Amino acid sequence: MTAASLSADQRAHYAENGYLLLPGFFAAEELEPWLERFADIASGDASPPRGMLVMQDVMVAKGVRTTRERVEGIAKIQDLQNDPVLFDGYVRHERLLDLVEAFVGPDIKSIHSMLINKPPHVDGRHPLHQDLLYFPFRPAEEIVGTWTALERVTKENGCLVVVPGSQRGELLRHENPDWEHLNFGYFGAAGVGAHADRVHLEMEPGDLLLFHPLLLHGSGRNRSSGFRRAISAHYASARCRFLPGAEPVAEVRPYILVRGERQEGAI
Ligand SMILES: O=C(O)CCC(=O)C(=O)O
Repeated sequence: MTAASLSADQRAHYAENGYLLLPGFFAAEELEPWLERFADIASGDASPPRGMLVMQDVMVAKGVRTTRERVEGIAKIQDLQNDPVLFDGYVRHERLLDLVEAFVGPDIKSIHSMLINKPPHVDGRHPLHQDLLYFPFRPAEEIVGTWTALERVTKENGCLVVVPGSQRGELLRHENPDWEHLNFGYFGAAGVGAHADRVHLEMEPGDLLLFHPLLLHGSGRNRSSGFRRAISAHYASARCRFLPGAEPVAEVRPYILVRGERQEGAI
């Protein structure tokens, strides 16, 4: 896929709804090394590389729920930049970058990457939110999220839920919803908890979702007995500029040029 090979319908769908689902973008064999690497880190068989955060589910961290296996207590791993299997394999994936280029242009920075585990038997819900909240630079139109199902993702195991068209609104105020067990860093857009126009995106392994950083999205509880794994990366044009007063967070989470050229005075 190249920028030119996105159809007019696909572009129109993204412009109208704020997301685009591409079934079967990755072959099953491509997902295997990412799942294996996750299993090794989650089980403790492999040490996470420098800078990687292995995040426990809040119920497990607080001892509200005990698990037999370490992996059952892991919500996600994030900041994949020093992990060649996950970063070079997924975030720098050539065909994926070709597609990202169609959204953000030729100079591309990786700005966030993670693998989400969503184990069963915990709350694990992610309230409806807009990812732009986490990105102190603009324009929003030059940022895109990618989310790839590594396993079958259904309503039962907590697929993504989106509010089509919400990307045409503003960045909303976010807050902690009044939930008993909310994972660290999960915020919800104020006042949209019971939004009626949500759509559930059920996906097969290898299906890819692209989404706008203002799109309201979240996910429900995993009510199955298995995991619901996905890998996700966000990208921005290397031409994006920090908001006035926003401090670069390179020490904490570097933005990494994955294609094209660095731009003076930009992120
Ligand atoms: O994978 C999920 O359940 C939600 C992920 C998400 O929305 C996010 O981390 O911004």
